[in-house]
Amino acid sequence: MKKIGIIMGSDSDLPIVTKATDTLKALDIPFEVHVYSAHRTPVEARDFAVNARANGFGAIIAAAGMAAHLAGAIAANTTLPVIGIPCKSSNLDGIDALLSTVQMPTGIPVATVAINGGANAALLCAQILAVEDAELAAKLDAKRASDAAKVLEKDAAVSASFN
Ligand code: RP5
Repeated sequence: MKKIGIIMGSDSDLPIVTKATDTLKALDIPFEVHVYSAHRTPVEARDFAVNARANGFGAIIAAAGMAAHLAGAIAANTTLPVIGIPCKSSNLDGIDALLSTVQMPTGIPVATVAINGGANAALLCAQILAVEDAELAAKLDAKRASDAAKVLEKDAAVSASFN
């Protein structure tokens, strides 16, 4: 199976990235994690992206806050799918990172998840890999069914209280 590359702009983004790594672990998807910044270590960020396909990656998650150019900078240097996580790490509550990540110019797409949406970033990567992997697709179906069952349990509890 292809690996998922996870890049974060700072180790202060780790609590959000951990939601992605936990999700990938639960699905037995291999991954590699790095701290590379579009602004502070642009050479390392670029080198990772340029070599990612040859190094066995199938998709890349890029998490950054504030003027969050990391996902776009990674996407500029690879045609692997890039999932951007805008991180809430400033006084602007992540709106700055959301707009910086999502507003990519035509030709260089970044699939942007919600602010702090680490788990969905991992699930989107899993769904990309599952296009060619029936076993992984079955795991994703099972997770959906299990998540739905949990909601129905909550419905039963709430219904019992009010209805
Ligand atoms: C961004 O600036 C990082 O992704 C982080 O979300 C934010 C703050 O970084 P630190 O100052 O905590 O290293 O580049």
